[in-house]
Amino acid sequence: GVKEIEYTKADVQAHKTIETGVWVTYKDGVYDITKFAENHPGGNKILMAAGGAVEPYWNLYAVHKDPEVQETIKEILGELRIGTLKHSPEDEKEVDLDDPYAHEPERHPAFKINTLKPFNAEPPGALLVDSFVTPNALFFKRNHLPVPDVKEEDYLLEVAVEGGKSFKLSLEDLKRDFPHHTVTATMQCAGNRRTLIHEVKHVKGLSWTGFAISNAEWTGVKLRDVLLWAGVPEEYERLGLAHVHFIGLDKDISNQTYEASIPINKAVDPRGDVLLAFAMNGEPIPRDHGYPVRAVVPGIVGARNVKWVGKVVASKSESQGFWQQRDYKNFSPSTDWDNVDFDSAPAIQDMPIQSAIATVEGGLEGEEEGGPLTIKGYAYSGGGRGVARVDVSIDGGKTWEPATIKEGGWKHGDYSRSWTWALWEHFVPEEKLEGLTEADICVKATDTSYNVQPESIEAYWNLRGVLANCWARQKVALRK
Ligand code: MTE
Ligand code: MO
Repeated sequence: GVKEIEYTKADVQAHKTIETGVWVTYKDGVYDITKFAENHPGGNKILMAAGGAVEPYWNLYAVHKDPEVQETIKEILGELRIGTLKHSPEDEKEVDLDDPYAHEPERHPAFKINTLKPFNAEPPGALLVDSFVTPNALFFKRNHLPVPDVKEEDYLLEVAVEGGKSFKLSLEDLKRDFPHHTVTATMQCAGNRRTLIHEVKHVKGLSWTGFAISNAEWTGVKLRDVLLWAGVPEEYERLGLAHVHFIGLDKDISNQTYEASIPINKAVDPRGDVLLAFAMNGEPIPRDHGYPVRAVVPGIVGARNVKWVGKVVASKSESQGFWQQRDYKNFSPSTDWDNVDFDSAPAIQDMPIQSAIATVEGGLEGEEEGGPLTIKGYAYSGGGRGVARVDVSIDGGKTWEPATIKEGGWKHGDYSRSWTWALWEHFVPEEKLEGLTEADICVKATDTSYNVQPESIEAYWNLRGVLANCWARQKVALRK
């Protein structure tokens, strides 16, 4: 046959926009999809793969696995093929044995990376609010340390009761000896939306925009069952027990491990739904998310959902770890590093009511004729409080309308056990935009305790930049 033109990865990477032409790779083929991109049934999301491989994106959408759709894709691609991908030696990563980050797992190319080592990244909002349950590959990733390389055959979970006994369980023991439970729970980092706090006055901490939050279906055993088995009485007060510690297997260079604790009432409550989870969305928990076992503490801040759990301890005292005592606490705007007293504030557990805007379609952006607006986002509250309502304003907060909650949110009957976010959507018809040159979009959510998001961030500035939960705002230019 005819020898195809060979292109390097760099050649493909140079074609990311409609102007340069949009190229993608699939297996060893290089394709020019510029024309097709405009008519893609999934909208302009296909542009996210521009300049790289399509496989990581296809794997996110079940529709691409449908045999009929696959046939169609093959036909379309056949016509768009322009050459083959040439493998160059630069593609092979060299492994630096001294680098503690040399054995990190592979990550999805769509992430907005905050730091590479340790790996901290959030998915694009548009992909995140596409599905109620976040695909594992897109779940936000928050690591303080290198990802440990734990082998199932070496894994032992130590379970200890202060003043009592201590036990070791293999993954097999854990799976065999305790009933399995599945819980859908949203996890959010305390630093989510920290960019807003940076804008007021810079703080230490990662610049999360609004997507350090994700939702998954977790399967594991109830921490309650394991604790009772290990000798924790239902009336744990009798032994003075008040906290449960989770100690991770990830270590810094001084051998300090990541650890945190939760109040024991949450752990022992059969309706607290705290899991020692070994599966995430039906698959073994990926390395980035705590393989082989992580704590899943529904309604509680991400930081207490310890990954790669090596040890669980029922204790009289709170974890003395750095991240429990010297981080993840909130202070007055007047408190700064020269006068902070970390012992004076409680460690964050529940999260307050939160919302964010993920996408705004219409207006002027990308659409010359203006047209109606479609606004999409999420809302979430901690502690099992459901999202009761999401209000949207397009005039800077003067008037409000309730958004449509598409999935999740408050339901009769699950009061105090609402562990997931709500995905919402709001449509603004053209008539409502008449005469306006700009939409000043504001979003505020209300939870089932009728807690509401505060209007602005200024009054909530804090030196660690945590719990940024003011109204979500975005200005959009309309027709001129
Ligand atoms: N557990 C361990 N062992 N090490 C960590 O660095 N990060 C915590 C928590 N559990 C962390 C951890 C923080 S701050 C958050 S927000 C969540 O994990 C993030 O979980 P994810 O990476 O699965 O999204
Ligand atoms: Mo976090």
